[in-house]
Amino acid sequence: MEFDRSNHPHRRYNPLTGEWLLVSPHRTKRPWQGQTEEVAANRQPEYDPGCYLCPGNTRSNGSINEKYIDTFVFDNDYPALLEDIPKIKDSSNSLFQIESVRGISRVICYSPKHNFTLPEMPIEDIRKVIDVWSDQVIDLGENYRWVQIFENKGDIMGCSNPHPHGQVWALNTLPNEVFKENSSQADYYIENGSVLLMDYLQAELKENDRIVLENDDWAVLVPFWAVWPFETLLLPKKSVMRLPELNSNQMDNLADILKRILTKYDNLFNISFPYTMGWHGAPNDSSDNSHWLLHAHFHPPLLRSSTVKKFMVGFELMAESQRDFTPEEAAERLRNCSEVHYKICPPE
Ligand code: H2U
Ligand code: ZN
Repeated sequence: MEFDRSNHPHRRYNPLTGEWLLVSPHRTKRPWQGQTEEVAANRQPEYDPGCYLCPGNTRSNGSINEKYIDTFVFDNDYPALLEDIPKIKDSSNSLFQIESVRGISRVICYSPKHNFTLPEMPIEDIRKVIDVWSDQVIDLGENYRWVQIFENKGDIMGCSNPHPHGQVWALNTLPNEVFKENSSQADYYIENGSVLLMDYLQAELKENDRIVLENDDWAVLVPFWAVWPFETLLLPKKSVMRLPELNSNQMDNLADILKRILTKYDNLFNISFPYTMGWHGAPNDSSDNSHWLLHAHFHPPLLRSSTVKKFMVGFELMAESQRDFTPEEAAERLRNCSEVHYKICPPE
């Protein structure tokens, strides 16, 4: 019997984090009698007087939102990080290590329209969101080593409000995931004299098994080591370290590819597709970051329908991440999804 990666259990290595993943493709036919999630029917109004993100509305702490017409950024009223923190004096015990952390968190409204989502927005409006992301990296990058732009979308990701929005948290230190990616990319650069993710994209374009979408400046693929069922990685085709370094064309093409991948996601199960997404660019410090390539991760939880999600439990929490169907299958399913949003062109 010959090994077949679409049938036999195996492990795959994630060179970005240095972690392994267990793949069990033979298991995809197992019966499911577990939990299903309620899908919120998306019949939101364009303006919701009770929404704390709609223009002109009052937030829970009494602040009033601007009557904004495209995007709007405000300091999170319940920030996870604070700017002024006293220094910790004694941290000498290696078993009780503790350090102070300085930071700031903001909320980014993508559109004044309460019932919009990124894939439903015109490309020009998506471009404005990209400009805001980039401006936040410039602004916060002056004072903070790490600027994390992210979006939680959908009730099942714990998103608090359907109004289209994301967040930015900036802090003076590298958080775990970023620390791993930074070390792996640096090690690879020293060993190979080239950029890990640039080499990886070249190899993926050549193999052409996991590419979902491309335009002149960007590619979206299901990584070889994808943990989440329909996880994707968005990569620039040319070497770029951070969002603000993108030229205007690259930003326009980014808006194009974001609209296309997010439309495919929505069309996969004909729902507004939940996910956590985030940008990873080079840290804002004076060290040589030639090993970094800007990229975005999309981690959607849904597995087999609009109501069945993947759980990170059991073996995954106690041993290592695991998936059933292969990343190659996921890429094929996403490739086969239409680029016309189901709300515009409903399925038959
Ligand atoms: P989600 O992206 O998970 O939906 O979080 C939205 C953020 O909005 C959340 O961090 C903040 C919460 O602290 N928020 C305000 O800053 N003001 C409010 O009036 C409500 C929510
Ligand atoms: Zn709203």
